[in-house]
Amino acid sequence: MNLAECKIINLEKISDPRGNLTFIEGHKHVPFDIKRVYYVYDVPGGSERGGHAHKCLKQLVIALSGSFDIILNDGMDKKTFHLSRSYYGLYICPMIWREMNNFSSNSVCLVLASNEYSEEDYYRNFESYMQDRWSPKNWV
Ligand code: T46
Repeated sequence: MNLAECKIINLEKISDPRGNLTFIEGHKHVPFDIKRVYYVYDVPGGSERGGHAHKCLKQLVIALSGSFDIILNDGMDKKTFHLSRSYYGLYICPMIWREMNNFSSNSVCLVLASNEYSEEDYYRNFESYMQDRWSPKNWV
């Protein structure tokens, strides 16, 4: 549950004269069963999204079109990923605070998630996140 676990996953790209195809299978290309897919689009220039962490949710984030930045923070380290290719996914493990900004026009952010939507799974307050993140019961 720390930043070192979050990494870019290089997805396969099958190219032929008709174009490119990339596919993702749960537990093969991502380290979880895919239970939900959602996408963020039509993001106005200058908008920021994220600003939360998940207690249990695992995710793979892909810039299906355009580009944006994701800043990951586990309270100790911070890392910025610039996503701009639809064959790269950023794996985010649980208990990582994330911010998203720098969306290009027409960007589409696709997210594969390990669970259904639950507001209970969110920390939307950084101080509460930090308190639980670094409490001895979560030292791993
Ligand atoms: C994340 C980043 C990358 C739903 O009703 N169902 C859903 O599956 C989702 C994802 C959201 N919602 C509702 C909850 C809020 O009322 O849609 C609203 C916007 O959600 P949120 O503010 O969480 O959106 P983002 O873009 O800040 O964050 C989302 C995901 O929530 C989050 O898991 O990591 O994308």
